[in-house]
Amino acid sequence: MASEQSSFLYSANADFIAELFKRYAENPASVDPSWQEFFTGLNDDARSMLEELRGASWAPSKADKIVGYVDADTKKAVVAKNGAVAGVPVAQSAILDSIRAIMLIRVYRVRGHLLAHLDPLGLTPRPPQPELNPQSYGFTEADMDRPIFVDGMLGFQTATLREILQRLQRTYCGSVGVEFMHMQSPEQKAWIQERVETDLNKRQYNKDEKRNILQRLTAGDAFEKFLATKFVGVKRFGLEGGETMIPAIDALITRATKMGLREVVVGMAHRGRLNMLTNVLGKPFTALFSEFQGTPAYPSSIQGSGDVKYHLGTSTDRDFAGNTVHLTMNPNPSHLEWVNPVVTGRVRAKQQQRVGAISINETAWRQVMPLLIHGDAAFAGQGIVAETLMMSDLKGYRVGGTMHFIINNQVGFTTSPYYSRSGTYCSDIAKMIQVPIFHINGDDVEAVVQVAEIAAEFRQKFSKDVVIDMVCYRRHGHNEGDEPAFTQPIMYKKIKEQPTTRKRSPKN
Ligand SMILES: Cc1ncc(C[n+]2csc(CCOP(=O)(O)OP(=O)(O)O)c2C)c(N)n1
Repeated sequence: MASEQSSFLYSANADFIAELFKRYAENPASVDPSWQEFFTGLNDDARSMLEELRGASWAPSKADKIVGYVDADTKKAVVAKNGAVAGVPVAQSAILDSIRAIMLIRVYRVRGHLLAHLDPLGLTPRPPQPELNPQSYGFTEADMDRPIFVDGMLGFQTATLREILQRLQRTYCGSVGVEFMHMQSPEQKAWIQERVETDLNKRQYNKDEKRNILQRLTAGDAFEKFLATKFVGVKRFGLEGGETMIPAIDALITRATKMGLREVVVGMAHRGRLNMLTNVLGKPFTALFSEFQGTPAYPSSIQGSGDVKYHLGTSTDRDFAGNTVHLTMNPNPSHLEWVNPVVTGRVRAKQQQRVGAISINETAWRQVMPLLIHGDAAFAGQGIVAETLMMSDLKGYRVGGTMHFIINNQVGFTTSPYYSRSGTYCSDIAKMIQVPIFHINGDDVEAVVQVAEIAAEFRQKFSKDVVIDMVCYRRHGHNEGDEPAFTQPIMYKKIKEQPTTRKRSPKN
């Protein structure tokens, strides 16, 4: 309980008196004798509270927050009404506003992703971020509607703090959280910034485009439902909860074909593999279903392996918006990410064959793309991921950028992220190679499609890796034969109540 003597510190006076105390602590003569007397007479409680309010000696001064004066009789702060800084000339006050607003904008670009709505289940805590709070820069509620000059930032010449915040939150804290300010290339950084800030990070798709997205989502969703009904309890490592990947990969390849792509080599583990094989790589459903019934579609290719369905590859030619693309799925044993360098090596060989020479050029890079689809636990946990990333810019191994798509279902078999990785995101290791990382809420299908398109453009333009971290969930157990609620009861209670992505998607 606060003593009577310290109760004033709970009021609006607190900042003011703390600042006064700071001056007094540095030099008692710098404050009015009545205040000297007041501070000398404080008890220990009040003194230690003031010490705390005063903050660290290196913290920026709160002097500019003094928006009033202390009434000598009542010893209470009188706060100025218009939010202008008392004693500071107007021009200087405007400059201060601009500097603070620009600092705020920059920090949203760097750290806005920490407040983005990424988890469709809404279970991941998003702790408050003081650096994203305008108060940290000296703004108060009274400053929300004053025009501030920001010199073209976010497309504004002049905007109120309220408008700036709205735009920042919609751009950087919606369904997409983008990490790009760690990149060292100013050109690449500026490109990402412009792309995400242009549409408030939310492109409006027309009716045909929406229909196409819905059609691909439905295909992904219906495929799993059919297998679940027809082959009850049979292992398939379903994609349910992450089916947005199907329209996203479609959009990614379609967009890249407009920038020269002619061939894709896919590497992936078990999750969603059957869905990818059929719905993206065009493996005939009859061939897959015959495998479910125990008859291998291509007996010569299985070489005595057990879980063959999830290990086999395929290849096909498919049309994407008028361009034919050769798609290959690399066979993969049970070692999750181990396929990564095999895929990049294969792509490098294909690129070399295309140019018919040892030295590879940008055209070859653009023509053949490695697409690696990862699990969140495996991406963070397996060393081969880091090793392959590290080779991405080496002369002898470059492939002009690998596209990484993480199906981040927030669980690895039975292990929750906080037991399986250090660091905020499963994708953190990719920061070391200076590439953009997009985190997206998998239930916002249009946002995922939009990010896939931006990622494709970035890869084709800058010949660099890109990471898409799609945050989703796993509707059933790891392989349909286990009960996930035994180890993740809270999560699976929530999942049970969660309508499918298709049902949650907007109706028009
Ligand atoms: C190299 C390797 N390590 C471990 C395993 C065992 N294993 C199979 S799946 C799995 C969990 C993978 O989790 P995640 O990467 O998040 O993918 P998810 O199944 O959740 O999609 C593990 C540990 C394996 N198959 N290969």
